[in-house]
Amino acid sequence: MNLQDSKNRTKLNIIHVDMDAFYASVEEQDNPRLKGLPVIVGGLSNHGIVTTANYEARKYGVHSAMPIFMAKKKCPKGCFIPPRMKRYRDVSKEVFSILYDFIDLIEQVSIDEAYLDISKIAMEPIEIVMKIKEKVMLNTGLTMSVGISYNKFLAKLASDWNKPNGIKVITEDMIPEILLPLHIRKVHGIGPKSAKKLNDIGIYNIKDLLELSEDFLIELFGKAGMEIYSRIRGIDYRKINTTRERKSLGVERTFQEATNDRTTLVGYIEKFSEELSYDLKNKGIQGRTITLKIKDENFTVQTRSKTLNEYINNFSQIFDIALELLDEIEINCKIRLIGITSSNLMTSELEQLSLFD
Ligand code: TTP
Ligand code: MG
Repeated sequence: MNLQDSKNRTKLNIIHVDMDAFYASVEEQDNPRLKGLPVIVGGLSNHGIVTTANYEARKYGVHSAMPIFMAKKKCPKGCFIPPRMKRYRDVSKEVFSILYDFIDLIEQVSIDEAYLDISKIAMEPIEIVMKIKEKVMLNTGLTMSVGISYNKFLAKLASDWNKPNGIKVITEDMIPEILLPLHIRKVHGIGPKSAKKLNDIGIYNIKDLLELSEDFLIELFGKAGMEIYSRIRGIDYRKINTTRERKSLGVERTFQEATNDRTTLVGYIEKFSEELSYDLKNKGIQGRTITLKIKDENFTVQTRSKTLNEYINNFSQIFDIALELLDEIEINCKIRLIGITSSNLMTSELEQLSLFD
């Protein structure tokens, strides 16, 4: 599907990703016996509340923030699991590091949710999304739902459209039809209290809401009224606020066959240095530290680093340093993995700034 050629005039450069039943899916992944069963993650005691439930448990009417005792009534055969926050945070980091492999402009909204700005990427949005979903599935076994559109509001609406494991594209020509029938609670900024205010005057869906003037909405909700007026017309100018800077960029691979042949290892290091240099240049970044990591067939990991006074991203310097680092490592058995990473990064834009300073 070539979206750029389709009727829409506005570029589809905003993606919203949201992991499906995140904590519960991590539990299922870590314990395959849970597969297919209703899984409810939440406080151990009956006084606790449900943090999340997988889609199987949701069929019984169990949902986030429901008291555990009620969830037990609704779904007596459910598997109730206490939360393991550290594990979820680790998996979240893994997922985000996959996202950063594809895109630099990321706004992390929560542990399992992010907006991506793909306007600088020369690939069809759907192609990027398929690649991300595939890699996340391969590395973590988890599914995510993805919305593609031309602003944040519509991208988030889209990611929620076909949950779980969904992909939904909202193009400009789908507006206003797609918005008209939606319940007002789908509009970011309309919480339960605002919804009640609107219900009281007979407003239930966006079609009703579109009848109200901007002035009236401002009177009702203050400044937020202006935003609501725009959102329901498909307008949202919020930028992606990148919440994290990339800390390192690297190339790492496990070999099909472990080896301790120096020529073969040097061959790999040459290839990886080339790839790393290409990635750094592509992203306009340079690094001051090069790290070589090797893992042997006993899974022992050794790393060596070198930090320079200057920032580099060219192949020959990276390759030379990586070879120096290889010589510092004592190799006693066959190697199964090599990684080369550049850290202490600086973007070329910053470099230009410092030149002007
Ligand atoms: P959500 O993305 O809202 O929910 P979810 O990923 O479990 O399910 P889905 O997106 O498929 O609808 O939240 C992400 C995680 O955040 C969720 O797994 C558990 C946690 N969470 C809470 O701790 N408290 C809450 O009230 C909610 C809603 C989620
Ligand atoms: Mg989620």
